[in-house]
Amino acid sequence: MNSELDILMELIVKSSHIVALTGAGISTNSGIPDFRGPNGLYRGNNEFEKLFSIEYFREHPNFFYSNFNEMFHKIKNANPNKGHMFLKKLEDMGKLKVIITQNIDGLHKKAGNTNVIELHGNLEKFICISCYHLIENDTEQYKKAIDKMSNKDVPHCEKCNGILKPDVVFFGEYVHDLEKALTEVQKADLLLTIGTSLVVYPASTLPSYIDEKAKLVIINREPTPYDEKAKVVLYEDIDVIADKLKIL
Ligand code: CNA
Repeated sequence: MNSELDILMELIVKSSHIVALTGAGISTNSGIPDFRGPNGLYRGNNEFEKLFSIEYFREHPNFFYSNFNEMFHKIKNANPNKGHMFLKKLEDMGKLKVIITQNIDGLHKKAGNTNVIELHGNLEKFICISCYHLIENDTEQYKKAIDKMSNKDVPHCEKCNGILKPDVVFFGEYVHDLEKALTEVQKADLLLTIGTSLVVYPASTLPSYIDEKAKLVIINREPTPYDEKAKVVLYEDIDVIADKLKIL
């Protein structure tokens, strides 16, 4: 073990109220690309900014539905990896109290974690952008919407004929449960941020709210704006860290 890992292990042992803040990087080993990593969807593709913009979606829903189908099915079929299981283990040990995630893939819940705040929602529902009617997972309407998407067509609301959108937060929309997330961050004695570039507002501000006695740990393959404030920074793959920590 190198010394940074020793310190991380020691912090985990000493902590009793760990909070994790995760991003797309924790799911890349499940086959879901991130946005800003070396193989991220944004690299070399300016169009992707538009894909999750609510303004653009309102005017051009067909652009979203012609491009999102493949990613939707990739996410739906993905399974948790070692990084997710590492956090499940920390919860089982009674140390990890909550996961705050920017991910929409539902993989923390699939891994068995019970207290997960999904700031950007998930793909379990569709919502009508006109009347806000919610279409629940596994209903006939949900299945119809998926069929439409598979044909690269725009699904419409059965109530008002408005455009349906997966119930995830697009750029330009409010995130879910931000206050709850903030309260949880303030209760942490250790904030573990994993696989997030920490640049997407407002999740990116959360590490600045930790208690003055709390410790910040960053596990990310690339530098983040918070590295100087962190007690431990590991520029490594979360899978590698999970293996080296040997708590699985
Ligand atoms: P991001 O900005 O794409 O950053 C991801 C970070 O993770 C990058 O800095 C990578 O270097 C790093 N990284 C990639 N793989 C690993 C790994 N195996 N181990 C350690 N570090 C790794 O993503 P953020 O989450 O910070 O940005 C928030 C966006 C991305 C939210 O709007 C999400 O909804 C959105 N997103 C989510 C998913 C998902 O649900 N899986 C996928 C793609 C994008």
